[in-house]
This record gives sequence, structure tokens and C-alpha cells, in this order.
Amino acid sequence: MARRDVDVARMWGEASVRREDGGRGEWFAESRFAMFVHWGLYSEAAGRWRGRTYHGISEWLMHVARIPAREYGRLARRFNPTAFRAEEWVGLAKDAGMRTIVVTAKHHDGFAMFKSAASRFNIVDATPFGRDPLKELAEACGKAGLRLGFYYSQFQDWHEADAAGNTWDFAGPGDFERYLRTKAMPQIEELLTNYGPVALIWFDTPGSISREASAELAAMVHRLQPRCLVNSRIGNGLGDYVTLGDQEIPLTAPEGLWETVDTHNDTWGYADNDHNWKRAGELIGRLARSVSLGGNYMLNVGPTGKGAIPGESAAILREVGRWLGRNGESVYGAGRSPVGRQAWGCCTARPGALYLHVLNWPATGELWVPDWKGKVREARFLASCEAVAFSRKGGHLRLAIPAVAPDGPATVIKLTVGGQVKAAGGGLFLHDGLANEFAAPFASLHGCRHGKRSWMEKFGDWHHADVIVGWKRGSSARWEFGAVRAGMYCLYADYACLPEADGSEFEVSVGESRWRFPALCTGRAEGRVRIRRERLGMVTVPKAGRYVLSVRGVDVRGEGAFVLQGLVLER
Ligand code: JFZ
Repeated sequence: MARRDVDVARMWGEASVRREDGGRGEWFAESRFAMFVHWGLYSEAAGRWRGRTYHGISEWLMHVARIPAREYGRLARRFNPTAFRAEEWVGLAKDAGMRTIVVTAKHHDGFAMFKSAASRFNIVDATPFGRDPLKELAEACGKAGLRLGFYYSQFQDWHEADAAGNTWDFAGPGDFERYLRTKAMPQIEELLTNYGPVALIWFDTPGSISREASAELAAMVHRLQPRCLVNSRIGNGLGDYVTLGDQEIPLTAPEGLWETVDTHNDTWGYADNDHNWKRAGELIGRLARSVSLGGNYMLNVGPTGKGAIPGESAAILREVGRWLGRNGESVYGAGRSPVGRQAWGCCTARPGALYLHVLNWPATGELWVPDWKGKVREARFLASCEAVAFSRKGGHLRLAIPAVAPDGPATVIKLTVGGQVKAAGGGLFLHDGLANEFAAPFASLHGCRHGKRSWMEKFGDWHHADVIVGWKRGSSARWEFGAVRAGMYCLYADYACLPEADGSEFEVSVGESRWRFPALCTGRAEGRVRIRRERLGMVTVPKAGRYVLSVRGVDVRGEGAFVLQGLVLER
């Protein structure tokens, strides 16, 4: 399968946004958790074509298999989603604790999942189904009190010679202006006119769309529905809020309104070969970490060609919903907190309260919130309201916890606080019994620089890593951290090392420990970043106090052939 024949960097557009959303974003923080739905003709194909399975995101099947538009269009004749029940989708979203649904109205394949006068290539006119599922979904959302948004691919349309993306049928470039005026804008107008209140239009892959076109699209949306948000993938910095790169749970986040979007398995559209579902605990952690940085988390479901959401996916979403039923106060309307990322998890905040999301439960009987300054009135497990004993020690907050997590994959401890709270914003701290990550964004660098690597494994299943790049002799990265007691810790490094950097030598030091280690080749996989965790050895923290963990380049081979994602200390 052609892996790199899409200039994705050009397609994704920038993630900057306008400064002012005109007050449209007031509801965004209350939503926090949304359902993304990728449903279209590709769901019927399910990642297979002419007897071959195409691994990766199935909604790109037409592109990766270079299916002629005429042949792909014949899928419509057999698209008859008789299992589609809007109230079932909405019921699942409510059971999962999702407060907004965003559904693909028209994806890159050009097929409209709604009745459109602008193109007969739509579900009502071109399929035996003959119904408008977006109309039914809008009604069901209205009854259930859920917000509804529409995904619309405004630049790519593989069915149209005048749009972008189909390089196998059409010589191109076509007349994009004509496409914009005769299909994209009329269809977006239909979506904003015929389906009641629309919470947001989720644009995608703006590519090289002009600033004028982005501005005209945004103006039309805001004219037709002034409360409707547009995301940053409208292009040219004209979104009301930021959509991060797919499947990206960031370590640091943009100011203002932002979201990240995630697949439940490794594809947006349904693929009958992909059962790699994230478990409830993983999803809860990704949701909590997004909210702890002030963002929203939109999780995807990929209904089958018959219109049913896969049972495995639905069951896991309901487990997330049960957790939210017990802990929703720590998510809905919550946001950034003064407590930065810790080895045990993350922290969200609401006025007068902090919520410690303990995703990795220490077996030591104690939980530390480092560098704590502030008044704690009480501490309780959020789900059970059972009190948690707490004390201060060495300038930190110490909580006495049971050996086993009381609430499954993510136990939340609510701290009721008085007045201003200061804590370890990004300060690093050694938590016993856990993997303490010293990640790239929190390092002080000399002679090297922060970078980011994004890559796909199969196709379209994007992975992102914050890394340190540009290593040469004398480069160094250092992290300051606190420790509450002496101890011996195992030190690991997470890095990618191409063959030409194999054997490069670095020196690591912390406290009295200092030694050199060789970087070992982690392999070369075209277009992919092979990060591996290598054990370097044991280090000794001689007593409670503050330390510096540093790594320095001694003999660095190859140009740009070594990237460091971070170090880990674990006891
Ligand atoms: C786009 C689509 O191409 C894909 O099919 C899916 O709909 C997804 C939600 O959005 O894919 C992208 C777009 C942008 C990035 C990654 C995948 N990005 O900016 O990292």
C-alpha cells in the first residue's frame, strides 16, 4: 500500500485560531467528552477491496486503493443501513457520558450522508436506504439534549475533478473555486439550514485552501448559525478553537479552547479486521489528561455499513460512562489545575476543588502532591465520599491511601481547598513504586532542541512524540526534580536510534551517579519512528532533596539519527 503518497503535512493545515470566538465557546468546557462518528460508503467496504484487506484508516480506502470514482460510487447501490437507529446511537452517547455528537456529513470520498440538492451523490438519492440519517440524528439529539455537529471535508473531495485529493482519476488541478461554490458551500448551507441548531462544523484537511475561502466559509457558518463553532482545520488560523493532530494526548496544551480527537481502535471508519479497542481505563486516562490541560476529548465510533456501532466498542464506552456517572464532577466543567502531570496521573480543577486522577496506583500506601502551598479543607474519594487522611511533609502534600485502588482504572481523590493553591505546576517529583517520566518538553536544553515526530504505523493511524533533537558532542538535557527519601532507582531511556547513530555515547548523571551508555540502534522503518525503552542501569538518590538528572552527548554519530523522548526513573 502506498504509504507516503499523501502530502499530509500540507493537508493538515495549521492549528492556530482567531483570538476571539465571539462567546460561541461558552458551552465547550461543559461538554468535555464528545462522540465522533465516521460513517459513510467506506463503512460498507469495511477496509476491504477486491478481496484485499487494506490495514489502517478505512475511510481512506478509495485513496489508498486508488479506486476510480465511478467504481467507488457503485458502493452506493448496496449501501442500505437497515440497522441504523438514531436513538440507539444517541442512547449510547448518553450512556457513555458524551454530551456532543459530531458525525461525518461528507468525508473526503465526496459522498453526502444527507439529502443534498447540490449533488445527487448522497444517501437519499443514490442508495436503496432513501432516508436522511442526519435528519433522524438531529431529532434524536434534540430530544436527548445532546449537541450535534457535522464533519465536513471542505478541500478534499475524491469524487470531484475540481476538488483536491483524487490524483488517480483526475489530472488536476481543477477549478477549486467552482467546487467551493457549487458543492461545498451549498452543502454546508444545507447542513446549517435544514437540521436545527448545529453546535459546530468540524472542517478537515484544509490543505492549500486560500485564506479568502476559509474566511468565507467561517463567515457563512457564523451568519447562518451565530452560535456555531468552527474548528482550526477550517484553515488559515480562522477557527474558533484548536483541533490537535489525531490521536494526540499532549504533554502541554494551547491556551484557549482546544480538543483532541481519538480513534477507539486504529481506524475512524469501520474496518472489520480492526479489533484493537482501547480499554475503558485507557480512554478514561486520555479523557482526564485532556481535561487536566483544559481541553476536550472527542472519541470516535465507526458504525458498520448496516449502521450498527460495533458491540465491543459500545460495551467499553458504557464502562466509561459508568465511571463518569461516579466521577463526572471531575470532568464536566473542570479544567487546568496548578498540579502538573505526575507519575500517578493528572489533576483537574473546579473553583474550590482539585481532583487527583490516580491512573497509576502506588502500592506504597502514600500519594504525594509535590511542592504544595495552600489550604486543604478535606480530602475524599470522589466516588465513595470516603475520607482520605492527609498531611504535609517536607513542603509536599501526603495522602494516605489503601494498597488497592478503590475505583478501578481511575480513582479520583477530591481535595476541597480554600483560597489560592500553588503546587508543582510542572515540577518533577520522584514517586516511589511508579514509573517517573522525565519528558522532553520539561527538559532544559543546551546544544540541542525540542522537536516533534509524527508518523503512521499502518496508514493514517497517527502517532506523535515530543522529542529532543539536534544532538551533537556536548549537547545536554537536564531535569530538576524532588525526592522525599533516599532510594535506588532503575533508569531507562526512551529513544529512537537509526543505524548511522548506533553506538553513539552519552553520559547520564544524577546525584553521585554518573556513567556513560551507548545508544543502540532501534531500527529503521521507512517514515516511522522506532522509539524503544532501553534500561541504562541503577542510580542512587542518597537522601530527600532536590536533584538534577542530566544526559550529555559524548560521541554522537550521524546527523539527526538519534532522538530522545525522555528518561524514566522507577523503583
Ligand atoms: C483526517 C482525515 O483524513 C481522517 O480520515 C479522519 O477523518 C481524521 C479525523 O481527520 O486525518 C487527519 C487530519 C489531520 C491530522 C491527522 C489526521 N493531523 O493534523 O495530525
